[in-house]
Amino acid sequence: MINLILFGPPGSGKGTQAKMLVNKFKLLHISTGDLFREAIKNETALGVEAKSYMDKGELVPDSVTINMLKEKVEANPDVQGYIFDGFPRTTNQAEALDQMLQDGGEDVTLLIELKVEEDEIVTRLLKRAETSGRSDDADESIIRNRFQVYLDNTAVVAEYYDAKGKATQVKGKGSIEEIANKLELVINEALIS
Ligand code: B4P
Repeated sequence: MINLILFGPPGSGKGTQAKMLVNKFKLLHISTGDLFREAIKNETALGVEAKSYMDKGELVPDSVTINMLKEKVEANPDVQGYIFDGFPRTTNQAEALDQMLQDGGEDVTLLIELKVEEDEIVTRLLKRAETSGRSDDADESIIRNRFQVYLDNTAVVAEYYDAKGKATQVKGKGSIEEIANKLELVINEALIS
């Protein structure tokens, strides 16, 4: 199985690139952000809880997020692998993911970090807000808070996988196709090594 983590700050292109990789590598794309937005749309208890954090640009608590992720993985046992997009975002989540994969005799193949600067992210997300209707994209101070949360709580996840020799970085600025080609190269390298 191929178990990829697409990693990077909000707006770095994780969701955009995951959709392209799904076709190339026939993997199941799991975006915790998309799962939360679906729950918000359906007005479930999970959605109501998640919204209170997402609207401020804060992380949804680990317990809620990890259970939701596990349910999604367990509901799809017959896939060739996963692209985890927006998960893990804390060391607790990374440890839970490792445990879950190891229980099934699997492991994380590679974490790929998309490197993008804060100001570029603000520009991208304010532009996305014009069409996405996402309240967490519409306000510059919330976007900057999301970036700060990334630095404070999430960036450490890349170090966690780097220490296991399972992390790499790709420049996330450039055309979407150029970045997709670079990602394909690093994934193919990881698969043959
Ligand atoms: P997410 O849904 O993961 O939000 P995101 O980081 O903004 O998405 P993404 O990074 O995929 O967007 P993309 O760059 O593709 O999370 C939202 C919230 O949910 C979080 O703040 C948190 O509250 C909560 N949450 C989610 N997962 C959680 C977890 N594990 N634990 C706790 N809380 C969690 O797209 C951005 C824009 O850039 C698009 O408009 C795109 O068109 C554009 N773009 C992409 N690539 C580009 C390029 N190369 N050049 C120019 N523009 C580009």
